[in-house]
Amino acid sequence: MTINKFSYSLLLAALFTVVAIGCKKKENVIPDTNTPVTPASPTDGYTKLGNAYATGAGIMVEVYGKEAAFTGYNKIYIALRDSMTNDFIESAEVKLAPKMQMATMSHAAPFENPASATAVNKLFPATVSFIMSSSTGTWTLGVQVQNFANNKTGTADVAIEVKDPTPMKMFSFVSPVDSGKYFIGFIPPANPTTGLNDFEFVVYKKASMMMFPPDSSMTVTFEPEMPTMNHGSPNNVQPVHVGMGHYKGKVNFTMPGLWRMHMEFKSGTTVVDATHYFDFTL
Ligand SMILES: [Cu+2]
Repeated sequence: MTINKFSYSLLLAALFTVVAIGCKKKENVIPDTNTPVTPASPTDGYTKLGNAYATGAGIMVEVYGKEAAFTGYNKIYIALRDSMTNDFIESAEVKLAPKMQMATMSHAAPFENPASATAVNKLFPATVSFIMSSSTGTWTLGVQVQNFANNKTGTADVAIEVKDPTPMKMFSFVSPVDSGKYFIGFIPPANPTTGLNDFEFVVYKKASMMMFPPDSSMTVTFEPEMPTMNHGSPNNVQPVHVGMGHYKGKVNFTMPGLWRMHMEFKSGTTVVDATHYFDFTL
């Protein structure tokens, strides 16, 4: 009995070793001790937009994007580092306050704070919709941080250079119905493909110089066109408001090339703007 048990466990051990070696095969390449191993950083592949100390919280705030900052809806990624150890802080409350200083006045911009106080892969995703470029003033992104580790709060003022993109990704108009100024920001499909794609954009309304809340009051329709070929596409799905000023529909890119999405905005039954479009090249 004991011998049986012993050989059984031997067999198990042997089996386990075989499985373990099998699973580890990929990592079992001959180690090259001459090449220093650089650990992958969570900010690899991102563009740094700026950084500043959150004085009082003991935190260096770094702001990243997938590309340089532009006029429009920017997805940003905020890294918080302990200013003593340089370690990433992954649990903190982060609140944004974008501000543009112009010659005679200052104003804010629409933004979306991180959805959670817990970092995603060490970064806090958020968005800022810069409503104009830095050509007429200076943008600062205020990042208020409450560090849960020591319960200290501080604000970093991160200077950010904003450029007008080509093609443009944001337009604005004044509605004749309520005299309100509306900003429309394009959110291009993340993985564009021939055929049906998400067609997404945000709508913000200027409530004051410092307040740009999301708006869901409009009925929006669009029509895609290939301007160089004079045709559109069938089976598009008109956008509907899905929350926080985001509208989502489907656009059918039937072939590669330049597509132009002509937009129409209605307040009630009144067309308030039908002069703008977003371009996207597949
Ligand atoms: Cu401005």
